[in-house]
Amino acid sequence: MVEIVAGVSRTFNEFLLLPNRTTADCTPAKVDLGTGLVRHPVGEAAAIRLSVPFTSAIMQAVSSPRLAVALARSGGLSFLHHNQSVDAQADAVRFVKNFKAGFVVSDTTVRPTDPLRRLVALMKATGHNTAAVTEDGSPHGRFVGLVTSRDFHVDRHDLDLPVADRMRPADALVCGKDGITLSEANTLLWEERLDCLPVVDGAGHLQHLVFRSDYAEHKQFPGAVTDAAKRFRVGAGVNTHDYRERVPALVAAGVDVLCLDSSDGYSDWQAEALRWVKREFPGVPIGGGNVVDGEAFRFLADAGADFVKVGIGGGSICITRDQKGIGRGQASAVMDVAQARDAYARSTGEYVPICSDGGLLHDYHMALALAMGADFVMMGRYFARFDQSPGKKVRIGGSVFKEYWGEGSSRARNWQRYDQGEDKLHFEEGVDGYVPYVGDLGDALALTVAKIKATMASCGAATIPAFQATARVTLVSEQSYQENAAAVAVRDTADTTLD
Ligand code: RVP
Repeated sequence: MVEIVAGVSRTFNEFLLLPNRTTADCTPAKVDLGTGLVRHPVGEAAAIRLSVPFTSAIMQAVSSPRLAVALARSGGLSFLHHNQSVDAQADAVRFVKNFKAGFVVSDTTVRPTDPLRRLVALMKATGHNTAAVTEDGSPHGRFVGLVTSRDFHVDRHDLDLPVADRMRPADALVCGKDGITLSEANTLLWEERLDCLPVVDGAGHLQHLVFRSDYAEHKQFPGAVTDAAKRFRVGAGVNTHDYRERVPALVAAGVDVLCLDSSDGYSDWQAEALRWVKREFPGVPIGGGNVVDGEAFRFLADAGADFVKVGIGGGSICITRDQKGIGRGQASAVMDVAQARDAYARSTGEYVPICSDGGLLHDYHMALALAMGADFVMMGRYFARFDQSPGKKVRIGGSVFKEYWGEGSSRARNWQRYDQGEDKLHFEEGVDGYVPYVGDLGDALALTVAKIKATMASCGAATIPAFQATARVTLVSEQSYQENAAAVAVRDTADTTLD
C-alpha cells in the first residue's frame, strides 16, 4: 500500500516572513551572512566558510572558471561542471587556483623589433594602453621594457620605427620579483608612483603586470573566499561513474571541495562514491545529493557527505517532475531535511550543512530558504544572467538575454548523469532557453546581499544561525498570492512604460 507522506508539498512562493523585533544593534550593516560550507563538530567553525551563502550550480551554462573567480571574489563559491573531459575540468580548476587577483598576464605584448604600427593595431584590438615588450613577443618571454600610448604619438612619430626606440627599457624600470604579494605590489606602485608594475622571475621572464588602475578593485572585495595561500577557493561537481579517474585529477589540480551531482542522490552509488573519496582523499570535503527528505539526508550523512544538497525538480529549467513524477516542493524539502540535520547534529555532535538547490526565482526566496534551515543556496538561473557566465548574449525583440540550458537537456548531452547503464532509451529532464541579461555578477550580487541583510534585520537576526532559530513564516492564501501577482504585473508594466 502506498504511503502518503504527511503534509502538503509546498514551494517558497507560498510563504512570507513575519518581522520579529529589530533591536537597535541589528542593522543591515551588522548582519553577517557568513556560513559554514562543510561538516564540522557542533560549536566549532567549518574548515571552509563562505562570506555569503551562495554557490553556483554544477552546470555548463553557469559555472565557468571566469564565473568561479568572480563569485569567490564576492564571497561565494562555484562548483565547476563535470560535463566535460577530466582534463578539461582539471584545467578549469587550475585556472581558478592560479588566478592571482590583481596580477594579470599581459595581453598586449610586442617584440622590441616590431614597428610601432603593429603596437598601435594591437592596442586598438585589446583596448589597453600599456604594452609589455618581451624578446619573443610572448606574454612570458624575457622582459625587455614597457611602452604606453603616452610614449609615442601616431601623428608625431614614424610608425615604421621599432618599438625599442620609444619603449622604456627594463633596466630603467622598477620591477617586482615573482612571488611578491598583492599588498607588496600595491605598496611599490604607490611609493614609486608607478602606473604599472612588471613582475619578473629570476631568469628575467615576465610573469604578470599589476596596474594602479586596478587598485580600487583589489580593495573592494574584503569577503573574498580564499585558501591559506590566498588563492580563490573553487569546487567541482563529480558523478558516480568516472569518479575514480576524475577525483584524483581534480585533487591534483587543487580543488577545494567536491560535490556528487545527481538529480536523485538517495542511491547506493552515491554512498559508495562518498566512501571511496573519504577513504582515498580524507582531506578533501565532498557533498552529496540531491535529496528531499530526512531519511535520504541521514543516508548520505552516514556515508560521509560533508554537506547535502536539497531539491528535486524545482530548477527553473528542470522538467524531472513532468517526466518522472518525482520531486517535492522546495520549501517542504528544505524544512524536512533541516530537521534531520539538527537531529543528526544532536545525536552525533557533527553538523552537516544543507544547501537549497534550484527554484530560487526572487531574492526573497533565498531569505526564505535560509530561514527554513538552508545553510547556503545553489543557483543556476540567477548566475546564468551575468557577464561572467558562459552562455552567449542574444537580442530578442529589443531586449538582451543570455542562453541557459539544463544539464538534463539534449543540448547538455549529459547522458552519463541520467544513464542507468543498460537502458539506452533516453529522455530529457531539462529544457534549453534564455534568461534576461543582467550585467556584472559583483554588482548584482551586492544588491541581492543588501536585500537579504535588510530582510534579516527586519526579522531581528544578525546571523544565519540566529535567523534559522528565530524566523517565523506564514502561509499565504491563494487570494493574497493572486493580489501580489497583480501588483507585480502593474509594476512590471510601469517599468516597461518608462523604458
Ligand atoms: P535554478 O537555479 O532554478 O535554475 O536551478 C538550478 C538547479 O537545477 C541545478 O543546481 C540543478 O540541481 C538543477 N538542474 C540542472 N539541470 C537540470 C535539468 O536539466 N533538469 N536541473
